[in-house]
Amino acid sequence: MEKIYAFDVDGTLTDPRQTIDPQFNEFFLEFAKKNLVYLVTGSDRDKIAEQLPAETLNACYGLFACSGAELWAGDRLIYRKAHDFPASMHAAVKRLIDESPYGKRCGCHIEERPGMLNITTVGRNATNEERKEYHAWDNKHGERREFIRVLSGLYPHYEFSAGGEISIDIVPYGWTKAVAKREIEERHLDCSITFFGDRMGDGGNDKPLADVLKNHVNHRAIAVNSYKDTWKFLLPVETVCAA
Ligand code: M1P
Repeated sequence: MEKIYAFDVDGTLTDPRQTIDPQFNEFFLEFAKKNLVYLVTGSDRDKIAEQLPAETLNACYGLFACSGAELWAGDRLIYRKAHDFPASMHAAVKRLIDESPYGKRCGCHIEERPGMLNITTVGRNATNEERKEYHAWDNKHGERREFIRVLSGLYPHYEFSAGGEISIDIVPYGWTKAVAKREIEERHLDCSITFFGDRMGDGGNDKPLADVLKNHVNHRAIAVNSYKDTWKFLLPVETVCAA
């Protein structure tokens, strides 16, 4: 049976939207060279390439980007799914963001990715400090939770998740990270998958994949709080591999 390791990126291999810790990268690169590793992220490949060195990305067997709407092997695109989001959804999102009482707008509030919309009040151009400020405000006021409540009432055929610190990912129903399970199983007929993610709770974008894996005796989902947790879990595996 092939042993597959799958990892979310932001909050699991790196701090959100930050480059990977150099020491952890050294460890993880060796791990990816010795094991079958997939990355499963809500982000697009360009963002992940800013966070992980090319050598590390290339050492991974595959990268599911945009919640599985794309699969990459190194810099080779294996597949890409597309979806046209309704104009009315863009308008509804714009209205919510315009009416938000949050004071700061940094630009790029609706980002279209293959098979996904990413929406954010503070904006994708926010600096790390501006992200932290919005995240703290949102934790207090529950804005993203409220946006998800409103939008899922209007668009029941879509799924909404607060995958990172400042934004909400919107995908057509079923186009969540859970697709990675089926895609991996089709490519590795007899396999066990161990998935690491930091957003496996309600509304988190790792939950759909964690849930489908937990239903299968061969697979496991491990919740972590940061790359340091992931590192701790992997250390014993790496020691066994090296032995
Ligand atoms: O990979 C997790 C999330 O990372 C970013 O979220 P945020 O900007 O809110 O921290 C986004 O790329 C998001 O799409 C992604 O799910």
